[in-house]
Amino acid sequence: MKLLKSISLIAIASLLFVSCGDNDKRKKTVDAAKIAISGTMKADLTAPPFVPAPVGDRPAKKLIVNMEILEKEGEMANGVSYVYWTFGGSVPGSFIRTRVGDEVEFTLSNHPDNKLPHNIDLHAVTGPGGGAESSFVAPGHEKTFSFKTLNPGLYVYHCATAPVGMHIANGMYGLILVEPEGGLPPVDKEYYIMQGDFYTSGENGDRGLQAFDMKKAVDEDADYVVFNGKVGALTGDNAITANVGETVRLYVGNGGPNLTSSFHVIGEIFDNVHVEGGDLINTNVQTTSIPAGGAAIVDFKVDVPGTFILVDHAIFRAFNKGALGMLKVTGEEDEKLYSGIKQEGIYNPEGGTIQTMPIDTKKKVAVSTKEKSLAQKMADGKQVYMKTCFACHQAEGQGIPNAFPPLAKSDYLNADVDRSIAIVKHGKTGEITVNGKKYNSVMTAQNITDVEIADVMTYIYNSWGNNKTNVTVSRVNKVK
Ligand code: HEC
Ligand SMILES: [Cu+2]
Repeated sequence: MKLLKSISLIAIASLLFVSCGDNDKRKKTVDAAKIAISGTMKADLTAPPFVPAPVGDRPAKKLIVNMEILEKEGEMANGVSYVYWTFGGSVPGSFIRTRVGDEVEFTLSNHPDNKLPHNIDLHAVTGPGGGAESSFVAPGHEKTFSFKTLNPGLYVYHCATAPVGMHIANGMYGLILVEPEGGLPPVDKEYYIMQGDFYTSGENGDRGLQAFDMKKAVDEDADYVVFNGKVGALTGDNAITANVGETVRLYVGNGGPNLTSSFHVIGEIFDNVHVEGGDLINTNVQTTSIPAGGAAIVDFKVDVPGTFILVDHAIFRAFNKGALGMLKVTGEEDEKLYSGIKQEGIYNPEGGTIQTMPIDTKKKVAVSTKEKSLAQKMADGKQVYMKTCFACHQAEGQGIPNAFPPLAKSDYLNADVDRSIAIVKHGKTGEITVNGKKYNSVMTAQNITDVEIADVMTYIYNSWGNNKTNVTVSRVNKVK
């Protein structure tokens, strides 16, 4: 009897304990609901990769958000266009920055030139459809609804009009940040990045206006996987920037519609990750998983200068479908943290994105042989090609759209033989136009002898519709 009593006491005690814990959690929500608002302000909305100013310690307010839906043609990649459906004119849509307890008065307007009705489902909303039901709006109309931000975090918003997948696939998503009381800890630089997968009627790189392809979307067979709506939105002159010693925070979302992002910055480690955009903070993270319809807040200090490559580490997406961005860090080198090349050998496993082929000086010793026959050069050149060039320029010299230029019927190749020899000898960076398409990438110097260069260039010039130049060893010797 006594035993029973004490058991039941323990049971009651633990019950109490459990329900206390539950209450604590719920209390947070209840508290946020009770936060009083003081005053009204119009939200400043920004296009990616920028974010509005931090909320800091401002009190909760009535926050007016005006968002306009625009259906408009844009560039998916060089020479490839696409009709995007957008929140605020950009993909991803305008960044919305709020704090917990704000009463957001949201007006969604559908431009009269648009062809379709749309709506918005904000994952930060506690309410049916995340606002979708209250915001469904036809072209030439607008709708207003309001909601209170109850949970701090980084949230995705998206269109939820049928066919939902198609509206999302056309670019209808963005991020809304709900900062905690007092704001997130300050950092030096903040940026907005969102991944999305796209499905086009043509293959990756096919020029012209591309229609949405429903079958590929259903099959999850993406032609493009990109950051901020297009190939190259964050590369070259569009790269995001920071200075050595600064802290950088990235608000990273994934609009999907289908693919999960394995978000990684080559050469950096995330000091902090708000996992799934929530309160849980993980530290010292290499790659963070961002589901479709999810987000993460990552921050890190940049300690050394250089270009840091942002990728979806499902790596074919990065190098073949566009999921690649750049963070350019300028400032002083710190050899204690990163030495650069100290010694060069031949072994070079996976490594970074850009490498120089190691040079084996012994191979470079001039060989004085008499010129081979054309047939012999073709045979030897093909071997060199299949060993050295084929991985990038492909078996038939067709190249890979947006990554490696073609050598087949290449106007660039045929226009200037010595220039092409120099490229193989010394490598090439910077923008070039081959058959009307721009490439801005890196070809490393190829570690092959002048005889091999003569062979492979002769092979290339006498294949695939090129101009049949017979490249001699002495000509290769002369090119500096
Ligand atoms: C690692 C990938 C890679 C390899 C391997 C490679 N290339 Fe290239 N190549 C490129 C890239 C990228 C460019 C464009 C560079 C730029 O954007 O400035 C290029 C450009 C060229 C061009 C000038 C553009 C054109 O299409 O006519 C020639 C010629 C060329 N490569 C020949 C070769 C030959 C010959 C080999 C083998 C001996 C070779 N490449 C190996 C990546 C590669
Ligand atoms: Cu829509």
